[in-house]
Amino acid sequence: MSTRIFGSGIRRREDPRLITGSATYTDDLTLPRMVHAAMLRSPHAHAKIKSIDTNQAATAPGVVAVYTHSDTDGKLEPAPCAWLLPDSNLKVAAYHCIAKDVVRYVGDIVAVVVAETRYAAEDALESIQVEYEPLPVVIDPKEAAASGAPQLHEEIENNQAFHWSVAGGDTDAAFEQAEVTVSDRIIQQRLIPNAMEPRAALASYTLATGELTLWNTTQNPHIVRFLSSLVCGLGEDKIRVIAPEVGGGFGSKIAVYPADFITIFCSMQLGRPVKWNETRSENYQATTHGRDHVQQVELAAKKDGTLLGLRCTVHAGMGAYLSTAAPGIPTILHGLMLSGVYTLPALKEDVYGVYTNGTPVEAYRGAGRPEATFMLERMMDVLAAELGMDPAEVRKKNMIPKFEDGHEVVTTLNYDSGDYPGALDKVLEHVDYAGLRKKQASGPTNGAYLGLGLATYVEICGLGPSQVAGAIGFQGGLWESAIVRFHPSGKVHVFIGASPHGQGEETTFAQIVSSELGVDPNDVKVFHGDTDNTPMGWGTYGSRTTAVGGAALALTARKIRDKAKTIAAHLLEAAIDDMDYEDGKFFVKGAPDQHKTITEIALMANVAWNMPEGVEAGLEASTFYDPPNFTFPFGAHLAVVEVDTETGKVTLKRYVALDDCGPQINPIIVAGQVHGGVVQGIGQALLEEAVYDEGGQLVTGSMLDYALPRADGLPEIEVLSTVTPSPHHPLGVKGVGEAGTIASTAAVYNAVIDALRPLGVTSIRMPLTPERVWQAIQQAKG
Ligand code: MCN
Repeated sequence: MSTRIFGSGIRRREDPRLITGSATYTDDLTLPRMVHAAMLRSPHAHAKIKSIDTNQAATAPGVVAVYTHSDTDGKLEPAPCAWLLPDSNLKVAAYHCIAKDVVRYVGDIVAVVVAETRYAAEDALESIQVEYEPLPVVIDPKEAAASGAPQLHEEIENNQAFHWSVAGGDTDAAFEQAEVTVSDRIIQQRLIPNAMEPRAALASYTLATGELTLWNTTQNPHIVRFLSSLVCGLGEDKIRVIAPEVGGGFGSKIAVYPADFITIFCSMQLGRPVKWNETRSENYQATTHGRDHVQQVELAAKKDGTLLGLRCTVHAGMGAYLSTAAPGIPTILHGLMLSGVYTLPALKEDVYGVYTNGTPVEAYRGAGRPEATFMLERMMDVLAAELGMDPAEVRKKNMIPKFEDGHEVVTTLNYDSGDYPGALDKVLEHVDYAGLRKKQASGPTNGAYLGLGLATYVEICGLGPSQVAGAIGFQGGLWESAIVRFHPSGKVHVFIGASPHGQGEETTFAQIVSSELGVDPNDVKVFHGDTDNTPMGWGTYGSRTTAVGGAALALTARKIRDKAKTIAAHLLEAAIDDMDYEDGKFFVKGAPDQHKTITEIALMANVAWNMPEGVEAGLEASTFYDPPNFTFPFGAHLAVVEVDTETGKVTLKRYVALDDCGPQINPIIVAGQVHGGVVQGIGQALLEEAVYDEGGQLVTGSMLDYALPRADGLPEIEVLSTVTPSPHHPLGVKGVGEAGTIASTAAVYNAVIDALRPLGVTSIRMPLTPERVWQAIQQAKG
């Protein structure tokens, strides 16, 4: 087998089962004696619970049990927040799995009904009588932080969950010396992640053994096991968590949710398997949302466009409670990336995490980096406009020059490698940027204005060294592990702790093993998502599975290669130092005919009839890989739009995405990831917004009201790449799972404003719906 399998666009082995409907999701599973849970959720965004009467529901046909907070009290700990941001005065409000006394968002769980059928459970919800006393509501994070705002948690003043800041260089001096300053107020609207599969859990507790199996739609089954043991009071050794097929997550399946713990609780009480599967409406109400920033940002520069400093304040809406990883998203993953691809001498950011009466906010694809990139890339365009410079020129002027092995930026991060000017140049050349500008200068055609939007970016992924995790308050490690096991016939099983859920590592990890060991990728099977048959892993998020788990796998394969070489030398009666290796064959140097294949060695290692002295039987190895640094993918995106000034409609004419994730294991998978990411970023720019009314009701509570991007509104995405290996990764690879999302919102937004600048439009609140664009044009006209 040729080593060229690394880098070849073989088809995803995951796809046949997905596209033929033969994959098994949590909701497909049925167990003997299984019952169904349905959650009663608060219809109020903020209210006192005065009384709950469950009597009628408890005697309804088919109902097995009804539980409220009084039943779970003392038996279920509150849902934990696992990113305890240091030096931020973090205040974690108790997130009771079933609300105690007060509900704080529409969707907060008030009771659970367990019944023989799902219909019976859902029907019985209606007969639970809850008397509420509505309380004042606040949704906007900036308003929630103001004095006099409704208070969510008695003990938490001004709804402030935390105040985190980052500073580097002398920002005050930068603004004093500035020849030009520009500023903007940016709303990063709340978004709703839309995984194809809503959330689900099936808990099966055996009273006789005290053992629990939980099937759960999650991005990180090992974390679910860990947290379930803490919340439900079960030994980790007694819990098996299985993530069967998971229909996407985009960050929303990182958190471990109250409903998961409640499902476990019900099964423990009843000694029967209990299944819970949310509806799409519940998904919109209660599965975590993303973004929700109010950003005030200022940029200081010289007249020639040289950047001097950036200053900003962000109010980040956290929703009613802090979700599992929430505090790290608008801080570590956002503020530390604020200098982007530029040489920025000074920076200061204050982030206020604020409790509001909305659904808890968590990671959503990009998690903090799109919000940072937007801020910076928007300001680069505003600065260019102020100075009468071209947006490409002002970017190039400030870009960090190409580097191959480390570059420290003002936030103290050490970027691993990058060629930002190279990426931008390639995009500009690809689209004939000068030609497009010329066309734009010739004026609108039939009321349609042409706009070009650039966004360059670098992002932090491959999270990350565990020591850093500890320092930044992440309550877990960030290493990954892999086991590679050869069977006697030369077939290979790979067991990994990370848990991909659509990204395609069953294919790319087989490609890694194939390339390292010369076996056919079809002979390599990748196991993940079951805590009983995979080693510990910290999960799939932060585009880390390949950067960290892939590294663990490559190093494991190399251990196997070393052992196999020893065995080959023994069998060929040669010295180890005289052995060479190529494409799965070990041979005596200069005599390629005298060789043993990896398959032959796998057989010998397994039967162990003739092993070298002191070498154990078996051909298997494992590695725990803790990376020395993050990886920093980067790129340059360009959107070309046409804005119809009569209707306000934005048409994306072209979208070019250049993303550098180092050497690509599988270019087709990388392109697929970029496509998905770009489309989600476009969705934020043009269509998507979670809208609450004044009472905290989610107005965009269904797919009829929440506008998602669709294929018919998108141009063909032109995917380009450059290859800048990470110096610290065994394969040089960086992550790509979020790359497409990081720059795309800013690129599209910048393009629309660029189109409308001749009309005097300088800012429009996202999403840029035809109505908002039209209104902005009318306002500019005066
Ligand atoms: N890859 C590659 N060459 C590289 C880098 C990556 O071939 N140089 C491949 C990988 O091996 C993998 C894919 O690209 O098949 C993405 O890998 P990676 O960048 O390691 O990202 P993760 O697997 O850690 O995925 C997480 C990332 C995140 S954070 C979100 S959110 C997201 C995303 O992936 N959610 C997704 N992509 C998604 N794709 C699908 N289908 N569904 C989701 O929920």
